[in-house]
Amino acid sequence: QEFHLQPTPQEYQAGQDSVMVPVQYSLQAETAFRETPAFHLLNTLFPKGEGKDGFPVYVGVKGDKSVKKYVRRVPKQAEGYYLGIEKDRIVIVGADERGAYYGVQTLAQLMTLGKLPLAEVTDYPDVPYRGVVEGFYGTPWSHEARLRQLEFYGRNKMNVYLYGPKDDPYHSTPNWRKPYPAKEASQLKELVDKANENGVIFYWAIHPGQDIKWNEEDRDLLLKKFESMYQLGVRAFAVFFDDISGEGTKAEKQAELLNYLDDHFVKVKGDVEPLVMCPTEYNKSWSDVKGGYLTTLGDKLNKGIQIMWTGNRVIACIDKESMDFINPLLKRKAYIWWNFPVSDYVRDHLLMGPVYGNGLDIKDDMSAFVSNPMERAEASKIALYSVADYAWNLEKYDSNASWKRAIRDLMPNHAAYLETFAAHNSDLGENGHGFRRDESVALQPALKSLLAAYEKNGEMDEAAYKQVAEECDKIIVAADRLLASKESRELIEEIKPWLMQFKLIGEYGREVLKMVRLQKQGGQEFVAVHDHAQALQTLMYEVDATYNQNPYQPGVKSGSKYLLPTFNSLFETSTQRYNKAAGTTLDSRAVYMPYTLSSNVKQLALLPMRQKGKGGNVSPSNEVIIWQAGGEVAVAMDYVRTLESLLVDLGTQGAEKNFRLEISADGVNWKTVDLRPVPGRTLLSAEVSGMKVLKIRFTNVSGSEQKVYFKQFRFVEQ
Ligand code: LOG
Repeated sequence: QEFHLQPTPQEYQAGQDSVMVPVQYSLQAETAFRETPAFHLLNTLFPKGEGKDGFPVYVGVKGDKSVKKYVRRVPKQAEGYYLGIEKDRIVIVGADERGAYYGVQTLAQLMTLGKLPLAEVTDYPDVPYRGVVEGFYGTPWSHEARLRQLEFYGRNKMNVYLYGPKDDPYHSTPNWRKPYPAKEASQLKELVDKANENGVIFYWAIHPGQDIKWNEEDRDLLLKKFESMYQLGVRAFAVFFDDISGEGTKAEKQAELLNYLDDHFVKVKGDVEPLVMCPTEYNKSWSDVKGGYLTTLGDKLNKGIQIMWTGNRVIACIDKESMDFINPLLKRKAYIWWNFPVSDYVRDHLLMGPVYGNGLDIKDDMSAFVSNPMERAEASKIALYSVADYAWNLEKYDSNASWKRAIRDLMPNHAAYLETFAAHNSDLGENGHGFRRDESVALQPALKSLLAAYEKNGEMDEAAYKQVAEECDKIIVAADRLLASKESRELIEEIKPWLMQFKLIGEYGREVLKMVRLQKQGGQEFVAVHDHAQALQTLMYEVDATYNQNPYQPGVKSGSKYLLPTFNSLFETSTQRYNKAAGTTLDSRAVYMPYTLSSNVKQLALLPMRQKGKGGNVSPSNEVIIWQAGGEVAVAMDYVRTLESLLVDLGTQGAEKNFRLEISADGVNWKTVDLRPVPGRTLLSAEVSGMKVLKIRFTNVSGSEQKVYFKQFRFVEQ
């Protein structure tokens, strides 16, 4: 494989000549250099360490005497560096301290080659801040996973990590006011140290908006919390106002608070990074420009305060047009919060496909590009690697090549297997945001033509058949090899249920292909193969019903965009054809969904329905739903059923008084049902036991727009 520096440098020139990889170095630098992360990294690169007969390494930053001769070669951009490898020396000069660190990181990559090529690298990042915002709902990353992440960011030249997991109680309402307990505090301190060693700025974020009071008491409590984080070593702070409702959403008040923090904390301390804030209207689809929220922030917030933005929608790729919309409103370059590969609204899927869709022409339009990842930290690294690559050098970004390199970086000895897995585990499935990714790209044409030919008139596309059959074999081998591998155990542990599911899909595909063949030949063996395929369906159902049982989108989906649907269709068609010819009544159903959702509320319309055991639910939403007057959500059953219970959660006590729940046994006549609060909770329960139902509907009858959460809508049948 061809060697490629990561992230893709601005300029890299290597000649034919090379020198032996030195095992010892002699340091030519100012004394102060020994205090920097760059030095510590450099020191790990040479097995025999420092020694005066070692290979000379001239290293420093612009202005240092030791590297004076080379300053003209250093790019002027912040965090830029020049790296030169000559016959008798290595030269690394940073535009600043982090630039020098990145120069050493590049040297580290070159030193993994058998020989050190004589080369020159002139390099700098396109986007000033690049990195990750741990900002998802769900189980926060473990301490160990975070330590591994920070090291990964350093290697990939990402310079920010924003700590803001929604489910850390000390980050959000109501406990944001309290200091961390001793254990969590000492872990955070350790993270700060690790970040510093890796050239990463550790931003600690607070999410106070749902219950903040705009008074001195809460303001001082917030300042006190910041001070306690400062004591742990934190030197960078963010305030998030996303996904809140009520008083906390006021732009004037938010700006006042941020400016106060800027004036009385950041500026006073002197060693604290610029504040970052996430607005309540953080994407275009939610922003009401005339309402003045964004304009107020743009006008009022101190110039140095950064404002986050997720693009045209909550989940969206970023392009020139989206930047041209937001920047004039904010009166500064937006700080991009990219909601990928976050999967907190599709928790049964893994998002391990290529990173694509962001404009390659927007490097001058944003102040930062940070990615919100999956709850699965290791599995997120495929996407994060490419985010680092993209944000460093937009114009040279090649999505597919970067994806392949990411996979090789993660599991060098199992790259081909991991690639097979990732290729079929990329899409999100149906979801409320309507954000989808391509999947099974290389196999798509074969899957499509195989199915089309067979469904049309029972014909066989032999070439496609062969390709799909080979892929099934590859899938089974990949799953086994990964499950059994000793490499990257943390990753394998995270994705284990999906690997199990993936293997079953490969086996199911194999059997379904046999069914097609046997059906055409009219062989009686069809029945045995059909029954085996059905058994595999049951096993897949069981994996889905056993692992990853979170209350939001429980289960384990793999190959859900093309692979499994194609196999299911082949299963159904071949069984129907066989039944017809042989006069049998084999079960031809591969999937069964008894409930259908419909809604004229924009944010609810795309939410998928789930069926589990004897009942179902609407997949919940994380954010605030803007529910217009008269707007309704309805669930239809495939035939009249009998209810046992029904639960609704709108996230706020008393919100139900603006809504009406109705049930119909025939789809024509409706009966209103009361919702009773479960004491002390926002959960509401309806008395429906024994009621016949064909349709359920839930309507905003208040006559005005309502802002509510949609945390639960679940029913159980008798
Ligand atoms: C949240 C975020 C969540 C993401 C994806 C922002 C600014 N806030 O809808 O915590 O992980 O979307 O579900 C969000 O994106 N709310």
